[in-house]
Amino acid sequence: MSLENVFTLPAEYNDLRDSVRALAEKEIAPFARAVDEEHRYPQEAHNALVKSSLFAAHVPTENGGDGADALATCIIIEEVARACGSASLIPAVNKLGSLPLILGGNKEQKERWLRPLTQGKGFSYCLSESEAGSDASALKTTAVRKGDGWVINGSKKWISNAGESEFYTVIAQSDSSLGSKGITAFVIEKSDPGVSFGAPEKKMGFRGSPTREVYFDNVEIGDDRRIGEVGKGFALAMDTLDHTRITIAAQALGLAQGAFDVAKKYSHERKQFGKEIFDFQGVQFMLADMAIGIESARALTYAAAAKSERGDKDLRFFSASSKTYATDVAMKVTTDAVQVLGGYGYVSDYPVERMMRDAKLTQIYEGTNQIQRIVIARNLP
Ligand code: COS
Repeated sequence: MSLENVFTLPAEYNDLRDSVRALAEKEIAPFARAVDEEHRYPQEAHNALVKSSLFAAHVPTENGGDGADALATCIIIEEVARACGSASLIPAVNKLGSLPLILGGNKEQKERWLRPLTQGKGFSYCLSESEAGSDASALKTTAVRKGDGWVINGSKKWISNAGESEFYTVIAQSDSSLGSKGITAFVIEKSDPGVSFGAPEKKMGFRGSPTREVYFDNVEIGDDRRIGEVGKGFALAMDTLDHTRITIAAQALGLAQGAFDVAKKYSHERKQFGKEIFDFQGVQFMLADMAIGIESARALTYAAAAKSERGDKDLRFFSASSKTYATDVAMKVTTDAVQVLGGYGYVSDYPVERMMRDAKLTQIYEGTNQIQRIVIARNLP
């Protein structure tokens, strides 16, 4: 028996982390405060990610992507989030929006939408509605047969990067008498007649990432827009979330790591009572607990990512667990980072208050942590 490679990442993942961190520090972090304060889309990050093939690295190589596996995609999202939460939603949303297509689309459909995705045309995911959040299968958007195609009517709420993205996976009710088995998935394009967007939500955090309603008013599409079988849309939507909730864990991990790095550095710079505040045991204990949380969350998240890639049977348990644990850790770590910085932590001169506001959303979206615990309990090991 050998422990040589046990719990050690292969070198290529560490190399990837180094290169994404360098890019994020140089081309993304300098704009993080401005995109938050100005509530504007992180266009600089968008451009930098497209240029370095990180905009949608998860896309298979045959469709123009990098074929990044689930762990590599997590590391990309984690490192971008360490610099700017809003920017990290770009690769995360692109994976979420396009995964139903990757899992359920045919060859032509993949080529049609995945290649432009890698070139900078974003892909959003439209499941939630105003009355169908946690109870996702209660959605009311309809898909009605017309000739060889479909007519889509309804609206979707809380859609990340809505208006910026070119493509939208839309989960719609194609037969309301069948409940969750009457739901079908489609790809709708921003330019399709009848598609429009609501005003950007005024959010506590992730202010650089637009969240808007998407409206479908008699949107007529061909059957070539249908992803997977009629009636299999809810299972496809849930299967997608089993894979992508891990990317939210990675995002949370990046926010926690970013806040921890700032707090640790500050604790050595800040002097009170004639010494570094790091020298006080009260501060040391906080930093120690933050580090324990981050390393535990990272181990669980990377294990879940490996399971996603392999399609392991216990993916659903690990995916929901990593999302729950890492996002709860991020909330605690970012809050404690603000505490370590005291008054300086509460103002926007330092990034930790922004990271704390961003962390809050990770406990809510892609399924609240209460919903995650339901999924976990239904899939206990
Ligand atoms: N993968 C594949 N199929 C799944 C699935 C999954 N992870 N989870 C459920 N299904 C299937 C079930 O197998 C079931 O089909 P059968 O009747 O053939 O068994 C069907 O979908 C309905 O499942 P279930 O009865 O478990 O649905 P519920 O209404 O109880 O809802 C929860 C399940 C609550 C887990 C689901 O609605 C959910 O995840 N809600 C949160 C949604 C969310 O994350 N929203 C965030 C917006 S996306 S950013």
